[in-house]
Amino acid sequence: MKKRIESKIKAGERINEQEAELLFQEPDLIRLGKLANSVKERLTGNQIFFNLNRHINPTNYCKNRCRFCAFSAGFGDQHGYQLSLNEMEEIAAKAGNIYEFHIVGGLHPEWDFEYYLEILRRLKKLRPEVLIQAYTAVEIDHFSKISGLSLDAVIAQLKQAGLDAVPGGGAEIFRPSVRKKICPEKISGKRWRQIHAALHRAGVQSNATMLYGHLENYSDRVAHLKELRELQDRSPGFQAFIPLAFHPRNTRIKNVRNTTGVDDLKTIAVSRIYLDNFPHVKAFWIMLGEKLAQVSLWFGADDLDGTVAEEKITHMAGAQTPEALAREELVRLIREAGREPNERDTWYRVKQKW
Ligand code: V47
Ligand code: SF4
Repeated sequence: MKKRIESKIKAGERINEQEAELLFQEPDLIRLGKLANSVKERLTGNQIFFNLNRHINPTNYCKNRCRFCAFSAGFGDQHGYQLSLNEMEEIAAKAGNIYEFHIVGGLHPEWDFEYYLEILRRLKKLRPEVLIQAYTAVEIDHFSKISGLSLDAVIAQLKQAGLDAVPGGGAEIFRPSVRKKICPEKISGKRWRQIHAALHRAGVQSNATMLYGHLENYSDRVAHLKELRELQDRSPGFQAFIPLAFHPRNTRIKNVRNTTGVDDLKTIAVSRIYLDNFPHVKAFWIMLGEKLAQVSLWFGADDLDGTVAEEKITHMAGAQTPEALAREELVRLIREAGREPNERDTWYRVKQKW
C-alpha cells in the first residue's frame, strides 16, 4: 500500500477514486482493516449499533423481474404471494417488543398507491410506538407512476400515512453498463439518486446499498461509491451504507459464485474509508453470516442491522443464515468482539446500552 494513501486516511483526509480502487487491490487485508477501523473509531468509537426490527414483505409479485432477484414472482407463478392488510396487521401485532418495521416488496401489477398507503396507516395505528422504514426508491418511483402524482406529492402522502425513513434497496450498481445486464427494467441509478435527494429535502432520512459480487468490477463499485458520496455532500440525509453480497442461487445470473470472506471484508473496509460523510456502515448479518458480520466490526462496520424475524429476499437466493437472531445473540456477538452493544431505533437514537 502506498504510504501516501495511508497517511491521508490517518489524517482524516478524503481519498479519491483511484486510491479507492488501489485499496480494493490491496492484498494486506489486516492493514486495510486497521485503516478502516481507525475511520470507524473516529466516528463511533467502540460503539456498535443494532435494532430490534421485523421485516415485512407485502408481496413478491413484481413487474421488474431483476435478473439477480430470486424473491420476485410473475403474476400466476407458484411461489407468488400477496399479504392482505389483515395478515400484515396480524404480523405487526405479534411482532413483540421492537423499534422498527422494515417494509419492502415487489411492484405489484394491480395494487394501487392507496393500498401501499393503507399498509402504513394500519401498522402505525396498531403500533404507534414502532418506527416504519419502508419502500425503496424503486417502489416510490412506481407509486408516482401509478398515481400520476409528482415525486414530492408521493413523499408527502407517505409521510402523512406514517413513513419514518426509507431503506437503501434498489441502488444495486449505478453504472448503466452493469445495470442493464442485471436489472434492465429497474429505474436508472440517476432516478434512484433523485428520489433520495427529494426524500432528504423533505426531511426523510434514508440508507444506501450496493449489490456487489456479480458482474461488476472494482471500478464499477468505486463509481457507485463516488455518486453516493457526492449526493451526501450535496443533499445530506443518508444514515447508513450497506454493502450487500450477491447470493446467486435461483437467480438468472449464471456462472457467478458466492462472494468470499476477503471480498466482503474489503468491501466494508473500502466503503468505510471512502464514504467519509456517511455516519454508519452496516454489516447486514443475514447476507454476511453472523460470524463474518462479527469480524467486520473490526473492519469498519458499526452496525449489525437487527433481529429481522423473517427474511425472504436473500433466503430465496440460498442464504444459509437463520432468518432471525435474538437480541441476546446480537449482544453476545458484539460483546465477544470486544465492542459495546447499543440497541437503537431507526433514527439511531440509543434505546438501551448493554
Ligand atoms: O435492492 C436482491 C438485494 C435489496 C439479492 O436500508 C439481493 O437498512 C443478494 O436493500 N442476493 C433489498 N442481495 C434489501 C435491502 C436492505 C437490506 C437490509 C437493510 C436495508 C436498510 C436494506 O436486496 C435489493 C437487492 O440489492 N437483493 N436479490 C440476491 N440474490
Ligand atoms: Fe422486483 Fe425488487 Fe426483485 Fe427487482 S429486486 S425483481 S424490483 S422485488
